[in-house]
Amino acid sequence: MSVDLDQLALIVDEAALEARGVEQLTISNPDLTPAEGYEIQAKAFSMRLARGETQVGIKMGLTSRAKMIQVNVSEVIWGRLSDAMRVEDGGTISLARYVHPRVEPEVAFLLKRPLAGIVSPAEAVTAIAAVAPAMEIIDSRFQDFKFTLPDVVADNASSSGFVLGAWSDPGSDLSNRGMVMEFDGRPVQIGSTAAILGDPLRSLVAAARMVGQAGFRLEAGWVVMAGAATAAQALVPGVHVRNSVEGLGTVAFRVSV
Ligand code: OOG
Ligand code: MG
Repeated sequence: MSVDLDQLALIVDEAALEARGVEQLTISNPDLTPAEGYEIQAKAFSMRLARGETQVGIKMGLTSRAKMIQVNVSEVIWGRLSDAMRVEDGGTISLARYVHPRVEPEVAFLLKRPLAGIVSPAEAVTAIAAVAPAMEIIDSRFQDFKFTLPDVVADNASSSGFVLGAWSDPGSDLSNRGMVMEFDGRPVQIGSTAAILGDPLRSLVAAARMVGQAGFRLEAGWVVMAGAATAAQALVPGVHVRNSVEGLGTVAFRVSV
């Protein structure tokens, strides 16, 4: 039986639109491959583009051990970011738009020139316009936040929203910056950028390689989210969430009650 990738893309797209958890795709399609997962992701993202959204970057996922352990998938993955997924720094989100959202402390890169394929960290640095403290709101469209590698790839690597703090010059080393994510001023996740593949810059190198393998490139003006430094934290009504990254400043948002 051949798998209808268009049909599976429709399932994840509708689940995201309606904020409704669905069964993992690999339950009915146990032979689904990661490559097919990326095809489904591309098809589902093109449905967003058809609704008027534009791609503004990509997110890397599972770039830290803490995240791999939390979701029991041990491969680095990537997903696509659209303008509609951006949440304003200091803004407010409503949980009604999500199935079971979690938030992750991250850092983001802004690119000033395209990047793709095999590049060295030094070459990747020349493509960075700026860096910022960031957070990602992830929301698996699969019931109980459970999935296998092809499922999570098909579901746009669980991406649902992203928040960017102020951009800084990329000048200095980002490899060991303390990060504290607070809920109402209380630290809930504490880590270091070193947890992100040893250095978030390696996540950008991996992004160039993985996107290049898929036949695309990272574009000038795009945002690349490096991936979480710690496990993700479940969002709750009314909470004020802040991520502080040593030397980069803070980024925050609130969940409405
Ligand atoms: C997959 C996405 C992980 C990250 O930063 O590691 C991710 C998931 O945990 O649902 O975005
Ligand atoms: Mg993430």
